[in-house]
Amino acid sequence: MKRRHFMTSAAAALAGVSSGFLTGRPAGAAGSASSFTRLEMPPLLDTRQSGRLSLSARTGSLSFSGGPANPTTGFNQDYLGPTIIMQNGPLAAEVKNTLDEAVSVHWHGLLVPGEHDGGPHLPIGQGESWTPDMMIAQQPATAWYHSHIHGRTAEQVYSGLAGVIHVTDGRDAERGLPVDYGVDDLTLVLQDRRIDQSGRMVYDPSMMDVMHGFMGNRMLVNGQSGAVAAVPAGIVRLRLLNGSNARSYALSFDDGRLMHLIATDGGFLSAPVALSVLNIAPGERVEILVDFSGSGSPVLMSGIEQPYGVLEFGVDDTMPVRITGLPENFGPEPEDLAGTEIRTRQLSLDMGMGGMMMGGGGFSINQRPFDMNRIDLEVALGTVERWVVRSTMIAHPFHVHGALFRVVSENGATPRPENLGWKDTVLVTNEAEIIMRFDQPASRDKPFMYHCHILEHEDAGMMGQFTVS
Ligand SMILES: [Cu+2]
Repeated sequence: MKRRHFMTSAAAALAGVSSGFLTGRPAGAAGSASSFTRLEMPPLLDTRQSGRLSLSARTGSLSFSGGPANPTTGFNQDYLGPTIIMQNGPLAAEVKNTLDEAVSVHWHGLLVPGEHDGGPHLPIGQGESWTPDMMIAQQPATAWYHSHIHGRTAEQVYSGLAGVIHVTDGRDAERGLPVDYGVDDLTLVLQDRRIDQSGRMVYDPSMMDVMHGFMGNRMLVNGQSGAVAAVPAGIVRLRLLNGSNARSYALSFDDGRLMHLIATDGGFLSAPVALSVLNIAPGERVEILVDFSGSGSPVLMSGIEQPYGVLEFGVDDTMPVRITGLPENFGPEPEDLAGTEIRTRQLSLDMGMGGMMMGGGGFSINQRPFDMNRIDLEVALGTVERWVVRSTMIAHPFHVHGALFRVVSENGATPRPENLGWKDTVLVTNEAEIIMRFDQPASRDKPFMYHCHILEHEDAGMMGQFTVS
């Protein structure tokens, strides 16, 4: 039997644990076909006929390997929420909050005005509802939604308040793409969680956890630990969301098979890009095609030097094979906005070590910790801006609400393949230049956010807000 490394010592050190698995699948279980659990998809919530969407934030529970029931939260279910399918046009949403604290629903990746964005200025109180009448108008994309209450986002998302969105134009079959949800079109929410020896899911960030972001010792995919994804022996589409609070993944298959990148945060690339390693930071989404023809049980791994298992796949010969070849292209290159910008801004994602040691936090952007009552930037509606974003101390995934951007350069060089398409979140290792057009309005009362998507950093103040008018 093949032995795999399921935990990196570096990750263990970061997580403050001395042992454990970054996957719930015991190493000894590999290969014994009777012992595995089949990975389930989140239920579908298809809004295309009704134009309506109903979510309810509620409490739930989750247990691992027969361990204790962990209190969780979710939308319409115990943990996480349904996969919402939407198309362009009006969408009347209703979000109820049955929890005993305020939550919000930020539509991460939807291009909607500030008043519909679901950020910290749009809390839904205990027992209340929020009913934004939205207009969806954008390219097909894999987006997501999650709570975004300032100071509470990390714990609320960790607890389960997140879900995936498919924006579709109904033409993916014409594009030659898999479209059968849960069969050859899989939605995979990657999250690491810290599970103690008694099976309890822990969230108790120390100062070091806040510095690096809170890391877990076990991989959950769609809230499940150790499950195996059954796939047909053909081309399968994987829509990956890094829904982790802080962990970035460097994904590869243990047998070296390629991942064909077809879409990033904001939509399709012009053509597939073959990658042996694919990086995905918190908040980012990618869509990849993987060829599972032939036998075997490839494992999606993360980490370069000491890889650990993220998700095992099992080829099921009884499943229908619909797609056997890769599509060649999806359309024109994304619009190049360079040269159309009217201004350049400098943003520094700051961590002040001294300030943190004094217990003062020290997380800020341009040395200003987030303040709900301060507008940091004012952007003119319909204009293009270039933002030069710098990270301090560690790499920070930078997210902008209300716009999609192109990455112009990373550390002075051509962007990595993962960053060539439309993006709303980018991992800034040292410096990234991004360029974007602001077509959605946001008022002083309901401004847009820009922030680090390491949720502990965001909550601690690495966030700013801007108007578009
Ligand atoms: Cu950060």
